[in-house]
Amino acid sequence: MPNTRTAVLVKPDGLQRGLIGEIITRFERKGLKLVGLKMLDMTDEQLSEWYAEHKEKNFFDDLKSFMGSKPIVAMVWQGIDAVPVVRKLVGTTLGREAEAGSIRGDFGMSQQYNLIHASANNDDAVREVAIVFSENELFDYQTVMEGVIYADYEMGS
Ligand code: FUP
Repeated sequence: MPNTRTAVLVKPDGLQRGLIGEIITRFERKGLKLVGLKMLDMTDEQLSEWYAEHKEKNFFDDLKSFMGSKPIVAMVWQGIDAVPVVRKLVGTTLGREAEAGSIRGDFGMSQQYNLIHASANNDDAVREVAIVFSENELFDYQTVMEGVIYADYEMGS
């Protein structure tokens, strides 16, 4: 089974609203492993690369300006099928329609101020992690919990 990494950004609104601890707790409780973490002001260049698929959209400049307006917290989470697992915990894009129990569903009302970004697929995850993190900022380690989070056969042993 693929043990994958996925990129998460807690957006300016998430940091402003004091949701960093809540968000980290949800991923930790689920059984995901934190392998990268930093606070930063995203540059216009990083944001253009990050949102390249939305380059032609009318909200592109507005989105970049919001995302660059205040610090964000970037994280990399690892686990089996981490990309779809994190997307599910994050919920659908529009906060006021997102499923109750998801991060956006429990804390958000907006489309743009939707608190958090999570990679949509494995290719995006690899690309997005590299925009913010260098290899020596990512950690490869075991936790004692892994033996009770996954069965041996799931971990490939
Ligand atoms: P998601 O994958 O759920 O983060 O959402 P999308 O890739 O569809 O959109 C990327 C970001 O653009 C979303 F976080 C919200 C933002 N957005 C706007 O700001 N305005 C719009 O009209 C549509 C999306």
